[in-house]
Amino acid sequence: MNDIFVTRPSVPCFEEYCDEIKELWDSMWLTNNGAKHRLFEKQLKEYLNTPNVTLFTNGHLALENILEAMNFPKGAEIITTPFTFASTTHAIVRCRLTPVFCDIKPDDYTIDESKIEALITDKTCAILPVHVYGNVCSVEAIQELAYRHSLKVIYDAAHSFGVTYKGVSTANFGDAAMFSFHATKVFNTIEGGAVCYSDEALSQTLKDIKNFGIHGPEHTLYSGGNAKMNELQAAMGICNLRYIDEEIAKREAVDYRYRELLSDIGGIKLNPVQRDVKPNCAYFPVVFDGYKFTRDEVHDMLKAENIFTRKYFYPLTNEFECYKDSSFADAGKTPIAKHISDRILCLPMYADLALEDVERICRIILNRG
Ligand code: T4K
Repeated sequence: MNDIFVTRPSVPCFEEYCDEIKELWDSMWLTNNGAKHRLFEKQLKEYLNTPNVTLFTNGHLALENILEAMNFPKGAEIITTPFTFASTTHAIVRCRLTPVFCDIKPDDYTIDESKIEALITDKTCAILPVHVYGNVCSVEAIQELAYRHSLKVIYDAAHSFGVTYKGVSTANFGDAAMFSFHATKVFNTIEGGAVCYSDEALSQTLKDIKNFGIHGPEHTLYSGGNAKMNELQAAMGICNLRYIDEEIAKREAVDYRYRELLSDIGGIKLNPVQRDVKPNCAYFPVVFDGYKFTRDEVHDMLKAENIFTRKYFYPLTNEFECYKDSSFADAGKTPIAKHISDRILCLPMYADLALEDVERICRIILNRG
């Protein structure tokens, strides 16, 4: 039996990608806002139906750069969730801002909007929720809170490419939304990311910050880094965007089969089907709570069969060793996130996962030989 990983990248056929990158060998323009970069940015605006898109070499730097572009005062507080990938919290900390952790909801694992207000202080500058697994946060309630307290909202939308809520892409909620185009995502540019935002004025700032802060040959306005997407990444994006609907449809078939086999089983909780949301089936998270096997036992049973699931997101970011001496790291203050994090397991999910493999995975979980 072949190894089965939690995910596998989707790639275009080899010849199609070679065709797409061929002209780079003529132009010898490989990075720094080249033709592929410009075309891909334009295509993304159309696909996401969003006015402003800036590309980055990965999602993490996209998030760091938008936080930097917002120019919050040093030490300002950002209300966020610990139930996420390391990147979300690290981006805040690396920008010399302070994360303030809010608990999540037990049903969809996104930030609990009813608990945000109590965390707002005179240092709070923004809310940074995560559309975790592609589950859409309570965007209306969060926006209402943000307006009332004059806070910015920056979504970590790394998981939610292709997701819409009431027909609107997650690119369009809050002041900004960051997508990851990492190889492991529904849509990839090998490594890559983007920020979508409402204020057009941010466009030039982001362009400068991701290019060493250089505004022109003789003007450097920020101590920026280098976070530019190159032409080979953009070419991969152009190719993969042609198949995004097909990609999500194939994932839906996998999701459907898992749900047929794992629904209505005591102690097994599946990811919710959210109202008004068109999902992208980015992940297949399962909570084992009171099931005959614990999460760790299921993980190990599958591993023994060379099926490599992942405990996304365990541990919580407020339990990381690197934050153990920080005032903000206390998982006791986010008990629901802690409960879920100790019990959740992401099963293999990708477009080309065979339905027979889904069936085998479920047989192992259900211990039906
Ligand atoms: N915010 C959130 C909420 C995120 O989840 C992420 C990234 C970010 C921000 C930051 O975005 P980026 O800067 O990454 O664009 C993976 C990904 O590396 C990471 O992008 C992703 N989230 C996270 C949830 O998952 P790991 O440490 O689990 O990756 P790794 O290398 O163990 O890969 C997982 C599995 O995928 C492997 O077991 C096999 C398969 N795989 C992986 C790669 C890289 C492949 O089949 N082919 C590949 O090329 O973090």
